[in-house]
Amino acid sequence: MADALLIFKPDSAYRLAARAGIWGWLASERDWNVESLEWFQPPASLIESHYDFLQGRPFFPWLVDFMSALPVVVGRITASEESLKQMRHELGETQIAKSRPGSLRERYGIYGGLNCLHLSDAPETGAAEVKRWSDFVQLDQVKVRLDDSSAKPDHTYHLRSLATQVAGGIHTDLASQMIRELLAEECDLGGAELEALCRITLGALS
Ligand code: DAT
Ligand code: MG
Repeated sequence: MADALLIFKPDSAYRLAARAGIWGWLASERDWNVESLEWFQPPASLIESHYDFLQGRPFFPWLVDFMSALPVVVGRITASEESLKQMRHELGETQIAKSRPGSLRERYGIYGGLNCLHLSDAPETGAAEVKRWSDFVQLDQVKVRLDDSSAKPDHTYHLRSLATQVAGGIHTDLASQMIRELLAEECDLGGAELEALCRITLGALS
């Protein structure tokens, strides 16, 4: 059995309908097991090493901010190599515009690298990621219970349409404001936390 690291990134940790949909898939434990789950806010240095192979890419500063701005849900799963491959297939491609229809990222991801979920891509990377994160998180106990349904609305496709406008420089202010309003409706956040979620969402579009 392989270990893999799993992270509900901020766009799925707080958008409650998206989180419920993804959790419904994960909790089915079809041919994998969820071994641990907990809330944890990663320091920027951990994200920089987790994504060290992307250092120097133009989106790297955004990526570090995105992943360290708020507490996220981090966990460990175990699966056979074959099942992990299948899970990655069901997750879908990295960039939302290229994600396979019906995949989790196509269904819940907003735009670009705002793609909901991290899952180690192979047993070797899984082992390395679990080892690295174990210095910060225990990864041996399910400490959070997530809901598999939510009364909050799911604005994914509306958000994607608005994000495409902002990224294209079309109605930027109006579309950005509407993104803020829709995110607020989807989440249970207020104040500085909501502001952080809006910042990292809009940050993916510039
Ligand atoms: P994955 O998350 O599918 O394993 P990855 O490991 O290549 O993808 O990249 C890690 C994260 O970095 C990815 O989830 C989002 C971000 N990222 C990668 N390539 C990107 C790109 N071209 N534009 C925006 N974000 C990107
Ligand atoms: Mg990866």
